[in-house]
Amino acid sequence: MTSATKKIETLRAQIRKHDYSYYVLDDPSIPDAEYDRLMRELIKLEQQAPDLITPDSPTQRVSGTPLDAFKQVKHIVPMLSLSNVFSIEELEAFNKRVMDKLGVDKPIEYNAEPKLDGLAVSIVYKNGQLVQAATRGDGATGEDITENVRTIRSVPLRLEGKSAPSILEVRGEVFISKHGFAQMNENARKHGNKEFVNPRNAAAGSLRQLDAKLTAQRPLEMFCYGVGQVDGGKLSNSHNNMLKQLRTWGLRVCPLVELVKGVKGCWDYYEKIHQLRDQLDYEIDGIVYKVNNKTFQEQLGFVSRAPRWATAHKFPAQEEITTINEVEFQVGRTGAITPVAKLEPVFVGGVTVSNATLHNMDEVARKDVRVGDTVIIRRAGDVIPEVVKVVLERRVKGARKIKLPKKCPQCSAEIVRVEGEAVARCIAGFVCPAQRKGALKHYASRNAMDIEGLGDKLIDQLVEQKIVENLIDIYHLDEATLSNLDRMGTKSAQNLLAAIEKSKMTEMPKFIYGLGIREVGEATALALAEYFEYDLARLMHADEEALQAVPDVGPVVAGHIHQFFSHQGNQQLVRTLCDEIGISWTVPESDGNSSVSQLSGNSYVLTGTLSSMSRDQASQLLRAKGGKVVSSISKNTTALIAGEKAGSKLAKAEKLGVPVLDEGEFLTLVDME
Ligand code: 9MJ
Repeated sequence: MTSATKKIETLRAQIRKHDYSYYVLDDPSIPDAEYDRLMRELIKLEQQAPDLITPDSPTQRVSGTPLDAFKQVKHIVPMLSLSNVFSIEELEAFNKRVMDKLGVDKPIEYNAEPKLDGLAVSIVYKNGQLVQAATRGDGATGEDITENVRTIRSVPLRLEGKSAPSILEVRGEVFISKHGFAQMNENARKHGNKEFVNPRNAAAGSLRQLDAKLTAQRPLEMFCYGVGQVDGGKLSNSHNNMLKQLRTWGLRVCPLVELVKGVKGCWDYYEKIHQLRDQLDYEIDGIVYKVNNKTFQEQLGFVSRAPRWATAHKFPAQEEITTINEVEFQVGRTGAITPVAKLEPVFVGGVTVSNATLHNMDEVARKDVRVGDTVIIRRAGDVIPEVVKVVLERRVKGARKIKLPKKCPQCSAEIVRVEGEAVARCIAGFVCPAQRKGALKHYASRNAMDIEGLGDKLIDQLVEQKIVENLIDIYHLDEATLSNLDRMGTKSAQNLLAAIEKSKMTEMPKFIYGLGIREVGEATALALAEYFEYDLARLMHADEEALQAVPDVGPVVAGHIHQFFSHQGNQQLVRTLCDEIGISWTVPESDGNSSVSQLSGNSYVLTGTLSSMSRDQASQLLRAKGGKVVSSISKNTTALIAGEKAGSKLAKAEKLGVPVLDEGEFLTLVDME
C-alpha cells in the first residue's frame, strides 16, 4: 500500500467513525471544525489521486449528474404492509390468532417498536457495500433511489466489520425530524418558497428529487427495522437480537425498541410510548408488534400481503378532514385577535373537536382559508387544534373570504395591526372585557398566583356582573357577594377567600409572570427576579439597556417590560398589590457563599459526560445557586462546562471566546469540592 493510499484509508476510517457517532449514536465525538478539516484533507488527497476514489468514500455521498427518471426495482422479497389494530379488543384478537395458529398457550414474546411516520425504504448491501436503495412502491416493485439514499448520513455507505451476510437487504423508514422540518420550513419562508405541510411530506418530496444534490440539503434520517433478502451469512433467530446485529454493522435502529410479553406487555408499551410521543423529535403514528421468534414468524406466514406475525397498533389519528361552518374572532388577554374556525365536529386525536385556530390573518391568507372550505385539521397532544390546509379540490362555489373585523367583537374598540406584525389587536386594553377576563385568568392560574378555586367560569361571572374589574378587586371579594353567585355556596365562598388569602404569600417570579407582561413567560420572570436580586423596585426602574443585560431578554422583550412598568396605572397597581393588599415573597437566602444568587445573572451550557453526576444533576446544582442553564452557546454565555467527549459546543465556545470549565472547575464553582 502506498503512503497516499494508507493516508486516504485512515482518513476515511476516521470520518466513518465520526459519522457513526454523530448520525447513528447521536453523540458527536469531535468538534465540527475538526471533522471539516479531516473531510477537506480527504477531498484534497482524492483530487490528487482520482484513481483511488471508491464509491464508499465519505466524499462520494452526492452524485454529479441529475437523473431523468427513476428506474424500476423489483423487490426479490416483497415489501409487506402491516395489518392494523385500533383497540385493546382488536389487539387481543390479533394475539389470539397468533397463539391459535402456533398452538402455544404461553404468552407470546413480541418485539415492540414505535411506528415511524416516514417512508419505507429497502437498501441492499453486497459484500458490505451499499449497492441499491429503493422505495417500497406497491410492495413488488419500487423506484431506484440509490443516489438519494446515499446522501443520508445515518445510512452507512459500507457496513462495519466483517460479519454481515454477503447480501443483506435492510428495510426501514426514512424520515425528517421535527426540528429538521421546522428548520426546512423556516428556510423556505426566508427564501419565499412553499412550505411543507408535515415532516412526512417533506421526507417524501426530498426522496423524490431527481438531483441528489438537492436531497443532500434535506435533513433526512433513517431507522432500520427489518431485513429482506439475506444471502451468505446468518442472522439471529430473534428479531430483537437481529436488530442488535444491524447496530453492530453501523446501521441505525430506533433506541426505543423493546421485548414485551403478551397483550399486557404490548399494551403497557403502547401507553408508555403514547405518553412520550410529543417529546420525541420524530413523528410516530403507532406501535408495531412483531412476534420475536423467527421460526414462529415463518410458521405464521402471510395473508394478503401483510404478515400474520406483526401488526400496527395505531394511535388515534391526529389529522382529520372536516368543513368550516363559520369563522369567529377571539380576543386574548393581550388584545390579540385570533381567527377561530367553527368546524363541523370531528373526532381527532382522541376527542371531538369543533373549534380550530387559524392563528392570525397572515396564516389565513397564506393558506387561503374560506368559510365553507373543506380543511385538514390537526390536534397533536395537548396543543390547540389547528387548520393545517385547505382541500382545494373540494372548494364549494360560495366559499366566503375571511375578513378581519374593524371593531373588537367584545368591546367594539378599534382593532389595529402594527406594521410588520402578524397579530391584530384590540386597543382597549383592560377596558375590554375579554382582555380583562384573560388577564384575571392568567393572574389566578396555577403557575402564576395559584388561587385555587378562582377558575375561568367564575372569573367570567365576576367580570360580567362587574364585581371584579381589576386585580385589586379580587382581594376585596366577600363571602356574601360570592355565595350569591351561580354554583357557589357558603362553603365554597369561604374556601375561595381562604385560597385568596393563602396566595398572597408567593414567589416573586410567579408574581411577575402573573402580571401578564407581553412575552414574559415563566422562564423570563425567573431570570428577571434573579437578576434584580428579588428587588421589585430595581426591576420597575430598570431602563431598556439594563433589562437587556438579563439572560435571554432581547430588545423586544426589554421594550415590553419597560413599557409596562412606565405606565402609571401599572405602577399604582403593583404598589397597591404589594403595599396595601400584602402580596409578598421571601428572598431566597443570600449568605454570600452558598447563596442562590451567587451565580445569578450567569448562564451556563453543559456538554459531554461528567464523571461525578448526570447533566441533569449538574443543571440542578447550577440553578440552585441562581445560575441559568441554557442549551446553546452564544457570546452571552458565562461559561461552557465541558465533560468528557465534549463535541461541537466546545469548538463553538472556543470560537466565541466563551470560557470553558472542566469538571474540577465546575465542582469548585458549585462548592462541591
Ligand atoms: C415502522 N414504520 O416504523 C415496520 N415500521 O415491519 C416498523 N414498519 C414494518 N416495522 C414489517 N417499525 C413491515 C413494516
